[in-house]
Amino acid sequence: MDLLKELEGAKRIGITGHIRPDGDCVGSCLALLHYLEICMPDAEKEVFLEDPGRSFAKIKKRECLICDFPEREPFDAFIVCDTTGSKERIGEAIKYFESAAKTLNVDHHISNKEGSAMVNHVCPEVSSCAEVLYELMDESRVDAVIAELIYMGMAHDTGVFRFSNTSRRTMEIAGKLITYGFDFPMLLDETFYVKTYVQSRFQAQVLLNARRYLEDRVIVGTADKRFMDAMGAGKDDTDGAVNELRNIHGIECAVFIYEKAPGLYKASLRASTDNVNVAKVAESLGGGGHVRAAGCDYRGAMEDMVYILLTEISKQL
Ligand SMILES: [Mn+2]
Repeated sequence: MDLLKELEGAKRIGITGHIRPDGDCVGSCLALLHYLEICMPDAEKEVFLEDPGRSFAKIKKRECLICDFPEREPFDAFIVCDTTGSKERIGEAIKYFESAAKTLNVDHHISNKEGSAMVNHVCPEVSSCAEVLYELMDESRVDAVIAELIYMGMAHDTGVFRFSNTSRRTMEIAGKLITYGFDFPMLLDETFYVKTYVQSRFQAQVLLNARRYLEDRVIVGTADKRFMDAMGAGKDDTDGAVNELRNIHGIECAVFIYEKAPGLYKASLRASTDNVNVAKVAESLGGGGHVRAAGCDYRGAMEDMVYILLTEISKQL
């Protein structure tokens, strides 16, 4: 895809990502915004995303995020990053997507292989949407702001260059990006590593309550509304819990489930070996993601969701 060619002539451009935006999603959307500010200064550009929360409060271009999804005239071009154009995944921004004259999709989710926009650029073998985007950019127009945002997206989706989706190319790009001279240790601390007191206590309690299944190769941690209220934890505090579970010795598949609305449960799944494809597990409940990181929702009883997911996982193990 030639990004600028696809956008040629567009006077009003909208950008969005997925609901509950993560570092890759936020970094991609804002990096794209700034790239278009440089390359298409005369076009009007807006980014719509849910509030990404405390850890992203100080990142570059944060002030440009429109988090309340106001009414807008149809966009000439609307770009979806790091997700599909499905209502479940882009949430309220679906109204811009459906009314836009032209839609574009830049992503790296294998479950989005076909793409949902008029023009799709989906590279499932690439670490992050940020990396996919960087490859679409003209390097000579990349500045320190773009470099920082792309770096953040790549770092978050690779667990700071640790997961198996980290390629030689990922490291080459990251190496190039840090030469722009932003404070990457502080960026990683603020957006990735630092947790609030409540979040740390919440995760500790989830670990304490977690149970192992299938010859101790699978672990399930859960948090219902009552438990979250008792801990004073909100949905922001659930971030990272599944990775803590995944880090346990001998665990090949980690599942973390929390109640995001009464009777509505959200599961995050992680695999630490190739024995389990969690994207496939998540798809059994209408979710999706990557082979080693995926998620899905379920309405009903939490025990039923645990049972369904364990059944799917046991088919693979
Ligand atoms: Mn991503």
